[in-house]
Amino acid sequence: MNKCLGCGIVLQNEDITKDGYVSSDKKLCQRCFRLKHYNEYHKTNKNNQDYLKILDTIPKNALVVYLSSAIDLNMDYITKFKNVILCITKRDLLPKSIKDSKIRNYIKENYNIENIEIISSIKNYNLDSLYNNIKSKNKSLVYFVGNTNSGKSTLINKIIKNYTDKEIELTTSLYPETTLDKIEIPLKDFVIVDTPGIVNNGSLINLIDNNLLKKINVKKEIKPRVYQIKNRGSLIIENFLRIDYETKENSMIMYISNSLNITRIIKNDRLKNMPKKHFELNKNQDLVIANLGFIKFVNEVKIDIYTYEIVKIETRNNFI
Ligand SMILES: Nc1nc2c(ncn2[C@@H]2O[C@H](COP(=O)(O)OP(=O)(O)OP(=O)(O)O)[C@@H](O)[C@H]2O)c(=O)[nH]1
Ligand SMILES: [Mg+2]
Repeated sequence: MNKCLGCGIVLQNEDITKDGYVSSDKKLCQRCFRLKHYNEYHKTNKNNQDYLKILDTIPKNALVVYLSSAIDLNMDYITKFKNVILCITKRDLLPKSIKDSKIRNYIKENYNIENIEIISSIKNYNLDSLYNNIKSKNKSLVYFVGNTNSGKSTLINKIIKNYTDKEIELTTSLYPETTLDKIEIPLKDFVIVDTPGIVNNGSLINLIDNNLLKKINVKKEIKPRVYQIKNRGSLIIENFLRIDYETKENSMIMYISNSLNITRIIKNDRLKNMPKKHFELNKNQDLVIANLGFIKFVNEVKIDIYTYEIVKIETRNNFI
């Protein structure tokens, strides 16, 4: 059975509309080829159930490197695994002024996880530390697991480039569901296994078009946008999310992609026809919006968010 070298899907040349299609004896499926060379994205026929099944096949004694983007710190499935290194990815997207030790302590206190690496694959930051950590566990199988887009395949490509003489390049992209099946890569000391990312059911990325997908994707260090707010008011992010606030006096700091337009609105009912969710935040809490980013508040505030029904929004203690 031939598998695509980019995404792991079983290759076939019978149905052009199905995953894994190749026209000749190529090693990359058509979807990966188009994505790689033309940045052209096609949705897959696979779904979250398929991906979760793969996670269930991970042997108990394997090491799991669980990746979570520094922007959303999503670790929904981490408790499934026993031997875990939590790898906070995309460190370069958070402001440099925040110390790693602060991020580490925050995670220890709020998520009760001990073995943490904070890395950036793009900047080659802390990859030696992660690699040595993996090696020190002496496991023959090392699975890379985490949400879609958390940076698994990008990290594996970097590890292969930095520490081996292999020439393998897994497909990576800013779009969700890039890796479609397990990919095993034998190295000298252990086998690395890439897995398809879990798709957060409560995520915007299931609903929006490719243009907006590009915009919500944070590409470089976030420049936080600060709003001094008082009494009642409203803000709108692009055309998909409205925030109504009620507070005495507050600072509201947005950590979302700087490509997204945020506008203050007055006496305007835009987006009020979308489903509403209500939140009451204490002092020093964040509102985390899945796959978008987070909003830090300094003081108490009441919030109504109008957006797509499924978008998962949670509160947490201030991360920064
Ligand atoms: N800024 C920044 N972006 C990164 C980093 N690592 C990965 N990315 C970007 O994040 C996006 C997703 O990367 P992938 O490696 O495809 O993510 P994945 O976890 O393999 O995604 P799936 O295969 O869908 O599960 C790409 O646009 C990468 O360029 C990083 O360290 N810093
Ligand atoms: Mg991948």
